[in-house]
Amino acid sequence: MIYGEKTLDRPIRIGMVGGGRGGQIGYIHRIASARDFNFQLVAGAFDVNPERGKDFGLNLHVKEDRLYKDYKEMFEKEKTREDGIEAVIIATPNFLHYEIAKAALENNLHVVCEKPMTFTVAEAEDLKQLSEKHKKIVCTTFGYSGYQMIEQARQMVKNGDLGPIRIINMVYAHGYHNVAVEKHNASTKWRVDPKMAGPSYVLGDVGIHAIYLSRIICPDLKIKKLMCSRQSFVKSRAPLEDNAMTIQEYNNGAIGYLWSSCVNSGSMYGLKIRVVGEKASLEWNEEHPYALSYEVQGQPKQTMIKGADYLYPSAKEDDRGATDVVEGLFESWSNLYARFAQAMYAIDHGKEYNKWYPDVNDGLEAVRWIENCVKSADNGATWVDYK
Ligand code: INS
Repeated sequence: MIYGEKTLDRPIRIGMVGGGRGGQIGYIHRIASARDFNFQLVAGAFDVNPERGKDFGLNLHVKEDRLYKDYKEMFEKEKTREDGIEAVIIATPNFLHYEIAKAALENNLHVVCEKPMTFTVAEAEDLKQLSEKHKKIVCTTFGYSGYQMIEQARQMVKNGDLGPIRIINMVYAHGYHNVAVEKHNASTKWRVDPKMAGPSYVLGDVGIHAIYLSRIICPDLKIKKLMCSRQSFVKSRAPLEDNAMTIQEYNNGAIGYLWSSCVNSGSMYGLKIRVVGEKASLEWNEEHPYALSYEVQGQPKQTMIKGADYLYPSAKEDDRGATDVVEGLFESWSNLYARFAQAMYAIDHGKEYNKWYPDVNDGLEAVRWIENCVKSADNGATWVDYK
């Protein structure tokens, strides 16, 4: 149970790049990081337009002399201060993730980076090496993974409650971009431009959230080969896809299916995962994130809810209220940010941190998955050995 008391001596000083006015994701980063006194936002380069970025930063109560024109100036000036930033949040379009994360690590800063972490596996491997060299961590915001019922699902699979896993059925298919909304929506415009988004759109924008959940829930399953077919239903988005179907085979003989889409007309919430074992199945749906369905063959369906006594102990650690208090995405992100803070603190103080969180390896593996999907799709949707 979390009561909101501090867990560190003091909040970690953090700066933010991107995430300014009009951005989709900056607000949840700021709110989740500030929870439970884990981080204090003290500096920023919030916008490609420095004037607008400064104005925005002042409205967040960031001091004027710590509002910078870009990340380069921020890293340069902050390192000369005794109270300089110790970590940075990267909430920019994808094409800037790698160069900013690299510069941050080279300036001995911890990193919280939006997904996908980089365009290529080679860049992601480079960040991993830099992170090891500088002893600074890279966290990736797979923000749906901090829900308590995801941890419950992980424990149930680990404890054999489902029996051997056979099938993982995943969907992240929303309908908000069923037509060319990018014509008037800046935060969609860059997502469909390969120069800014990278080699994929929906695979990297939404599909990898489901892939990460499957990694957390079924950590022993490793992809052996996959096949992906991708489409651009809004023609102007080609070569980037607005819809994709992936089938993947795992080392233990299990099979996974993922539908990634932004053209699933009428769908308001897109993310679901169903894990099917020999005895029973689990299903989690973003629309009711505090609940987890447990269906044992031959028995009535059960719905487990967060905070309940019957959950595994680790699934109750992040509860923030009474059992009947609904928690949502901001709590999920806060739980992750709390782990990021503790992991940063641990490494800076030569201690071990054992709880899982989306780290540089997870960022790297997500980029590897995208790369394999794109390779398969561009090869005419053929099976590729997973590399
Ligand atoms: C989606 C959703 C995801 C985010 C994607 C966005 O609409 O909000 O959480 O990662 O970038 O396109």
